[in-house]
Amino acid sequence: MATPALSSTDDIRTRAESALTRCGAQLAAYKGDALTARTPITGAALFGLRADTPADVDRAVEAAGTAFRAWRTTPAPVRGALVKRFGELLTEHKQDVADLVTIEAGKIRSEALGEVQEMIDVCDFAVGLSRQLYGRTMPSERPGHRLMETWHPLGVVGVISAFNFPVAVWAWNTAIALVCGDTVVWKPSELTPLTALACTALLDRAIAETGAPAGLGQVLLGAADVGERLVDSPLVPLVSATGSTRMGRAVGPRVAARFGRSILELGGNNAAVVTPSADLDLVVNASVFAAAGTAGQRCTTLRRLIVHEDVADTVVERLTSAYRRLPIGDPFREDTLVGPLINESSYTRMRTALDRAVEDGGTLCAGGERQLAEAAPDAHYVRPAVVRMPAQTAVVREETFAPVLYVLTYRDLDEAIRLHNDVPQGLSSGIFTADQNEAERFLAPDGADCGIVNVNIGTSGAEIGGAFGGEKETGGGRESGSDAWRSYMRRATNTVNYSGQVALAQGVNFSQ
Ligand code: UN1
Repeated sequence: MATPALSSTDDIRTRAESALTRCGAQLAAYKGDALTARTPITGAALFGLRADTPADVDRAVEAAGTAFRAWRTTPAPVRGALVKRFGELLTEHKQDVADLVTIEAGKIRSEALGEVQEMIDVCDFAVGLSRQLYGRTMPSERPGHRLMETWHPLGVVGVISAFNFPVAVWAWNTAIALVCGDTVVWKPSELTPLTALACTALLDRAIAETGAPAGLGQVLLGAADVGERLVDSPLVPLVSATGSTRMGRAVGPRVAARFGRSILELGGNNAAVVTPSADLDLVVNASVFAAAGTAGQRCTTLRRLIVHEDVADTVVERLTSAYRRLPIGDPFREDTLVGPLINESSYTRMRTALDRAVEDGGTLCAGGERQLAEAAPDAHYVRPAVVRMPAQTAVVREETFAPVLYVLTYRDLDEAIRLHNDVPQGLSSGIFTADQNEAERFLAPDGADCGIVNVNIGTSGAEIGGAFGGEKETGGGRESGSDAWRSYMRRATNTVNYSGQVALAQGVNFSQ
């Protein structure tokens, strides 16, 4: 018998149940009819779940606030021990969590495992960080005085995450927030509740085993009303939100209106420049992963390729033939490289974007067709598309969260950089070149205007060690590595006078 094209919904449901059970999640306690956990693999419903209410948000924030008051005075390296244990549990349950990521987000195996690895990596990073929350000491201008800064825990951090990285982005925030002495209330995407329940169960286990205060990590299932209550809570000094620019526009001003802080990681419209000296094998391989991988549903997905006119025909031809060969289908199958889109509206948005691009004079060189529609009428598989555009028209300047790669051409590098930067978003970028001057020009202050700027690498798949985030409509926040931790703490500047004299700064004399 031939291998079936897709896993059956029953098999997927059973697999989800066993992964949840192994992670220690009590699915029964969450059953209800307010939300539906689905799988994009078949498009079918898996379980009905209850939703939290605004009153539940208040209770969760209060419990996280109580836990915070105990946690903030726990020594940071002891806090690190909790995150260390959590990382171990993620390692032990890597397959289980990856199964749920595949089931709910439709990621292929390698990428689902990669997502869990990203969580484990950030736990490692945070454990090291727990001994390195350094403040500076500055020379005081006054004799017998010491001037220094201390970093203190901030409070309850609200985390709002998106379906496409259902757990890694939460883990970046949570691992760092916990070692910083904060507590976390998480509102995952309503499209990926099961993955959230599994990870929360693992964190709860780490909390219980290390004797950390219960209530450090809370999860809330629900739709926009739940997120809004969290965003508006005066007891949440920091909201870290990942999602669309539209969502960020709603969240940012509301948090700012109450003088809260926000870390916004919003839309990307990431581009790579391909110069005439570029290694074209590298360009094609890197671009196919960056543009078609994760079915084009990463905020770092490559959406525009700005190619020098001398190599444009070759690049398009090679990309087109690679795209035609891409194995699309059940993300559980080892040979699949492109899984499903998350849902029908995602597919509709892709089709609309392609129609608009063609109206603007674009040529659809490959892809765009729906796949497996007979085997899975409720799922939305699609062949990733390459569209050659005569100009950077309105549709190209928008983020369409689907696998559409627009190819534009340029004559000189200034023009390429201009095109590159002429979009509202500013997350990730790349240049493919063997010419060091061109690479440096791209990295320079008047080069790419993004938060992530790569050389000879596509736009997606950043490591956790660097700060992650971008400029303009991407929101300006930074998460994950480097010194992103500072956003999760409050800085106190301390001046200590051990001279026994009053000495005023700036030479002010106030003696009687
Ligand atoms: C996202 O799509 O929201 O750089 C995050 C990457 C991943 C994270 C993406 N490490 O593609």
